[in-house]
Amino acid sequence: MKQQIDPSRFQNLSIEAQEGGVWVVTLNRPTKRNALDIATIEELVDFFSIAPRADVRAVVLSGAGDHFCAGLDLIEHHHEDRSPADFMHVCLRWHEAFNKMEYGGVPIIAALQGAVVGGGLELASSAHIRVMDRSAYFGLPEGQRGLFTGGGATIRVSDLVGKSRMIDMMLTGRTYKGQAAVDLGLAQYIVDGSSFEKALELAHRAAQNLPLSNFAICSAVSHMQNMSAMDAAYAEAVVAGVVNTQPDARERLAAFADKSAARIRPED
Ligand code: 1HE
Repeated sequence: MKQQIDPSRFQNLSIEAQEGGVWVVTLNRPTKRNALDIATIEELVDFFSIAPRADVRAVVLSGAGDHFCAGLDLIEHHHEDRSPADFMHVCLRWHEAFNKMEYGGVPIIAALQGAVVGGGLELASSAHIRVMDRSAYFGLPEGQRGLFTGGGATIRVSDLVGKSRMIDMMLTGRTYKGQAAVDLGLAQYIVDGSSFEKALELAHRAAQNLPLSNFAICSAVSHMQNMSAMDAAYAEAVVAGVVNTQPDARERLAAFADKSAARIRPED
């Protein structure tokens, strides 16, 4: 059942395992501003299909260079001159990758800088936590390019910013950066320094949780959003029944009971 990840198999992604089960997955086409061609999407499907069964405890998702991701590879799309059916299948592969990310149960923290646009924003919104630096900006330039979103923005970006703001971003090319982007929910953290360092710190912190707890946090919440309230409450009880009785948690509960566990205090 356990699977191995061989980093040398990946070309458009650079994959690095760190101690504590934290993996760094970097879009590695900086000269193309990490535009998402089909080969990159296939590598994302590949990595995130295996990760939940390969002792990956948290992932930092980053982009090499000055920009996180410029979205759909427009040059490839132009050259391929795809039929409607071809492009539908391209989009279904994007959904395969991004659904594996959102629902896979492995915490993914995106480290954002520069352009996070179009499909790049769709990719970032499939992560569980987004950390931006001061250079990061978010946009949906599809309208300007004669395109429409195809990688889940109508679901995930509208979930983050609301339907009207998303439509405005697509119609007018409006972009968001800085604190305004955080206030809208496009990112949860903004840092003056390196978004990568902050994302790494968060990933190492999340990796200390029990894997089954993280699995539930990073899959059940998303699944339950798709259910009726009644079904979600039922599913939550079932998931909690499994997670909250896991033998690995006994030690942590015992530490709380004997007062040796850290107490929860507000951060500075
Ligand atoms: C690309 C792409 C790309 C750059 N596909 N090759 N996305 C967009 O509409 C965003 C398009 N990109 C840009 O607006 C800019 O490139 C950036 C703001 C991201 C960066 O600007 P800059 O000045 O640093 O770079 P550049 O000079 O524009 O581009 C450098 C190279 O990257 C150049 O290639 P080169 O071979 O001529 O050096 C560009 O062609 C290449 N490049 N962006 C392909 N996107 C499932 S549907 C999703 C729909 C969408 O995602 S629509 C949004 C598409």
